[in-house]
Amino acid sequence: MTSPSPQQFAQSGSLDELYGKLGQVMMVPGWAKTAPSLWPEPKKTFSAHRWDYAQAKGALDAAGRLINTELAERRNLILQNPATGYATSRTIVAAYQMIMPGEKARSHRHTPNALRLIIDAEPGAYTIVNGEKLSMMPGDVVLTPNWCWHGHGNEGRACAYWLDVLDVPLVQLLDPMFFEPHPDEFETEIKVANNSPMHFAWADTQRRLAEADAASSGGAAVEIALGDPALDTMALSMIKLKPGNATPARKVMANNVFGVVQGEGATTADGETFQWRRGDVFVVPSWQEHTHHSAEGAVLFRATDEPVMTKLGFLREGNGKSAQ
Ligand code: 1HN
Repeated sequence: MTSPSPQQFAQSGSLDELYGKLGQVMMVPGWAKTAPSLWPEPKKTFSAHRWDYAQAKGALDAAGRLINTELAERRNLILQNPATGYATSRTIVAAYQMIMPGEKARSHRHTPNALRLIIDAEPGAYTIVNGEKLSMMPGDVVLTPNWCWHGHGNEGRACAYWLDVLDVPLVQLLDPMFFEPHPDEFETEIKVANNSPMHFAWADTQRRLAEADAASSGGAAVEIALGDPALDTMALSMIKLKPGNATPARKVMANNVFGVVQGEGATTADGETFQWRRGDVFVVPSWQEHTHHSAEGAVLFRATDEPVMTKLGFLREGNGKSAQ
């Protein structure tokens, strides 16, 4: 079928006739669309949700019997948001991962930025980033930015468990996805870095949190940044919740994924409360008003896409009632 000529368009006698012709040339009358393209406030498509570390650990131990690192590039469990069956949040995906003693997970690189928060590990567990072997001990945070080679290994005696956080959904949305396996499978170690900018040691974090706590007067929590920001697309921080006080409610146009480093407590997001304890992960998607509480004190790790929202001019913080 030949598409309508300019004259045929110009001579359309009714809207229905016009719509019929437009349909043939992939044009849609903006005034007659059934689904609006603008809406007054974020739709909040994703749900706040908590994942249980004890369950994940059991599942990873079973996977340790059932699948090895020859077959699985990574032995990990993706934490899918229940509202969408997709990633953890609009821009961020999180996963629990485990590696057994004596195993090595092949090196690869990809454009998505990644980081890990170590939950349980003994000396000998490491991530190798661009040839530098970085130790992975509980509470440590290790970065693998955009296009850095990275693989994992475990020369210790115990299984190592950690949380991976990546901006994969954002990269999928924007399209610049590139991935490549390391040509040698495993990287050659070039040196052992003791204070790499890719590594945030738990001992340093603890000291900084204690200093921030001592310097604070009152308040429910102190928060320190890891990096400035750690990655182009994700900022990282550690939050020390003081015993007994709920944090002021925040409603921010950024996604927050939390990992529980120490202690236990509860978070309320848009009126729904869930309990958490060490190792658990929870997500508070953007624009959900949330507050944390811990009776005896706790430390939370936070990964957020705030740098993306800030760079694009989209970061807003509400007062819990309306946008400012
Ligand atoms: C990935 O490359 C790693 O390198 C972990 O350890 C988790 C989740 C989704 C996509 C890629 C890793 C991942 C991942």
